[in-house]
Amino acid sequence: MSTAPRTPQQPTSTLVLGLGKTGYSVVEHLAARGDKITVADSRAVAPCLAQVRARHPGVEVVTGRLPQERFGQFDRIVVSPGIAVKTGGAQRLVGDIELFAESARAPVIAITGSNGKSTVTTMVAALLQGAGRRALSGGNLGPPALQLLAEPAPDFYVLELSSFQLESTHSLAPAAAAILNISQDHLDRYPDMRRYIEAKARILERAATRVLNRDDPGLAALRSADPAVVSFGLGRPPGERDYGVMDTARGRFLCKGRVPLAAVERLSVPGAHNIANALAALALMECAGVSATPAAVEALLAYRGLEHRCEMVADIAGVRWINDSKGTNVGATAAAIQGLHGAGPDLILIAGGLGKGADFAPLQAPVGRCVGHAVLFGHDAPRIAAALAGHTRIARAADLPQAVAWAARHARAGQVVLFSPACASFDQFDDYRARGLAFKQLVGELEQAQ
Ligand code: UMA
Ligand code: ADP
Repeated sequence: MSTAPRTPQQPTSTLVLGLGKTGYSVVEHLAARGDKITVADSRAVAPCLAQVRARHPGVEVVTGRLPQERFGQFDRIVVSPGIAVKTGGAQRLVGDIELFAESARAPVIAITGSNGKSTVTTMVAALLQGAGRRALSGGNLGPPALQLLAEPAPDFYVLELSSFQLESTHSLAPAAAAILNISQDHLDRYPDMRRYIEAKARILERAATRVLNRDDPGLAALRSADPAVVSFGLGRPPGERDYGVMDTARGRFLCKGRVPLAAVERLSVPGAHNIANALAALALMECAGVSATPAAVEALLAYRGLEHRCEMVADIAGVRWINDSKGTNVGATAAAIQGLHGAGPDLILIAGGLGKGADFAPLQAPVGRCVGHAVLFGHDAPRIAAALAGHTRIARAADLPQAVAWAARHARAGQVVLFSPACASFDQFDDYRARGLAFKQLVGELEQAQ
């Protein structure tokens, strides 16, 4: 590492590790500052390779293995979230969110958790827009955070942050930050849950205000360590600054303390998990200093949800088909099953893929209560089948088309077919989007065949 003091004429030399969406956004950001850039990706054809070669011919690109001795040659290393490196403490090793924090010119609202991050991020953006503020949202949700800096500064940035991104972030100081919930995920990358929670808890370290889910036992220790936390949960708010749900003579209301903000039945998105998401979004916006005006609340109530999250695809002869391809872990699928249970008896659940080392046992209770049949496919189908044996009837399929065909043969009018895999998609698809689109295409074909 060079130690000589920098003059304005001397550009920083930076190694960018990974040339996916993040790596490319880092190259664009640093190139605009005149940095000397080398980018390395272990893949033979990295996703943004052609773009870098075409638009940044001065950037050195290394594909395959970067020789060990080269790592010491750079002032700084910017690591992409998909690459597992030990980042703790090494200030020279940072991620894209650290670069973002150095350059952002508006307050940040930051959101992490195992599930609901994208939903809450976009709910907060909708609330802020309803309140007449300009908000730009991105991060793990996409677009990458650094891409947001190319636009005129907004009133707020709203960032979804993954545990991978938080690991390599040191100085982000959000105006408000939340951990929505904790359930098993990414245990192919973390040695245990403690390490996974520690990575997520980094979001709180420099946050001016902190929002936590009081219903989540995985967050209890963080809550009790911090008396200033604002909490949200599905019961009555315990204090005047907390958010929750109250039964009133006029029905159930989302509340801050004892102040009603909106009728639960007016939310456009289904399920108890989305009530929690709406409460978290309200708490974050108010903690960042913006009041939940009637216009802001109307914008939240009009929020219709994102593609691939409990998304209604079709009603075919009384059978409703729901795409929850973003249900990529056990906690998400448990929430989706419970959220949709009221929609019809004996759900047919289609699940499977890469389980990322998770334990599927937490699915037993919701599946036992709500699911008539589970149709399982993909790499970890045998592990899910073993966990669910005795809790529901199980059918096996080789792939998603077979699973959909099975469900089409067996579903009866009034039933719901829920595609919520509880797994990552990479054994059979490029990502959860491709998987969700494949599901929707298959359902579309069923509809046409009617
Ligand atoms: N990879 C290699 N060699 C390399 C670099 C990457 O094999 O040299 C592999 C990684 O192991 C990974 C894949 O390539 O499997 C993508 O890694 P990346 O860091 O290049 O990913 P990006 O394209 O930059 O996308 C990342 C996030 N991906 C990950 O964290 C794995 C995207 O989140 C995010 O939208 C994007 O930055 C913009 O911020 C996706 C994701 O799956 C949706 N996130 C995880 C989740 O939500 O559970 C955390
Ligand atoms: P993330 O960005 O954290 O992956 P999303 O908002 O994209 O979260 O939602 C992904 C899936 O997680 C949804 O399809 C739904 O099944 C589930 N989900 C959403 N919100 C919650 C929540 N608050 N608690 C548990 N599961 C949730």
